[in-house]
Amino acid sequence: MSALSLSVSAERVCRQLDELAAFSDAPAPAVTRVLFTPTDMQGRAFIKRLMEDAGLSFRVDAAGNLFGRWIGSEPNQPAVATGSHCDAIPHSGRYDGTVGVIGAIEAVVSLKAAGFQPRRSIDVIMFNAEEPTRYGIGCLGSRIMSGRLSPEAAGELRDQDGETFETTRKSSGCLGKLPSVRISPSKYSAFVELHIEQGPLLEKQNLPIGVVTAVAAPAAFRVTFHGEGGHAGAVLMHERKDALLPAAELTVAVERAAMELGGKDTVATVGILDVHPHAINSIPSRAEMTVDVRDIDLQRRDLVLEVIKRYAAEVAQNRGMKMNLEMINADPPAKCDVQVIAAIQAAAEEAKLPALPMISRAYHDSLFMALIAPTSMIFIPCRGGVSHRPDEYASPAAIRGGVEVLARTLARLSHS
Ligand code: HGY
Ligand code: MN
Ligand code: MN
Repeated sequence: MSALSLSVSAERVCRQLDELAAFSDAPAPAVTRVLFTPTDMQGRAFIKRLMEDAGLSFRVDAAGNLFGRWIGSEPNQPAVATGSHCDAIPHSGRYDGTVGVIGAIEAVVSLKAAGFQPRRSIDVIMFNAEEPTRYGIGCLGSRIMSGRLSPEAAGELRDQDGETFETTRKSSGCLGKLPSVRISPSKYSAFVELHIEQGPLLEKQNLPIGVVTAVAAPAAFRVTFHGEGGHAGAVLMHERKDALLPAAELTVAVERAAMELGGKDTVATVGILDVHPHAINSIPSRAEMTVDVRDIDLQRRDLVLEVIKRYAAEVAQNRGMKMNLEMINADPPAKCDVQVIAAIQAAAEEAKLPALPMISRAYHDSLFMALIAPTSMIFIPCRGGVSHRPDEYASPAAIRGGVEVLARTLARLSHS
């Protein structure tokens, strides 16, 4: 395929990223955009408009995944898909996920402007609820699409107010039945996701492109310790059953297990800790926490996971307290497809941008798309490797390079 002469407008992409970031429940530069909230609905309408302005035929599925299709000259062939997410965890940044949706639309616009015509159709996808904020589980849209989560289990997921996903999706205009969201493995010939690295490697090595060879295996669970509570002044220390204390012991044990039993790629985090009744002069009667454990090596991840779960039971028993533990997810790692990796490397070469093969420690919708299509990812550097923070930043040059490599990759894959 002779090298296409593409002109990618980083200026347009950055402007659109800023417009999208304005749909937020946190003051700028922070972004908060949680599934099916009014700001999320504004964001979804914005992406729909961008897809339609780019001449893509738009649809939304019963789970709320958005699709913009560029119909190829052989529409009956399996299509090529690309995309990412636009939801944002509380007080995070404006580039996580959004670069892979708005950048994919820009890739299509630049290919069209270059007179390119795809043989296979190209789908740009905005996956629903990649972040676990509302329903506690990440990649909700791509889990249902890939069959990793059944429509029944998905529909029954409840948010903090007890509202089910089934109710919320319908009241947000996502009609149809959840089983229709499932995508068969023959539908897509390849999937590529453009995403900020959310790590420091590319910037440290002053490289513009990463090609993802594997995505780490995420697991998460919720632990609740039940104590007795009581008056902070009246109850003597040896008479207490303070629910926060086993939670505190477990939090330190989570770090210890990852550092002592894991390897370089083992990470474990307590991201949520809620104490009830949350009063300065009341002994905690209940402590609820989440534990997130990941590793590129599945056996090692499961070893660390089991040690932490055993310790949770131990600390509760030692203090004579009840403990509930509820698994949220425990997913295998994704190995990326060699052909798709090769297409990205060839595209990077065509764009004269050096590319570094690397793993992804963060999870992405690619983790689930890899179950139903040959998959890989294109990473671009983000300042200081920072993400999930308001100061998350990707430069226009980095974005331009990523979009160009994505466009050239899509051109290759849609003619493969
Ligand atoms: O948590 C993750 O890895 C992703 O950013 N949701
Ligand atoms: Mn994220
Ligand atoms: Mn992301």
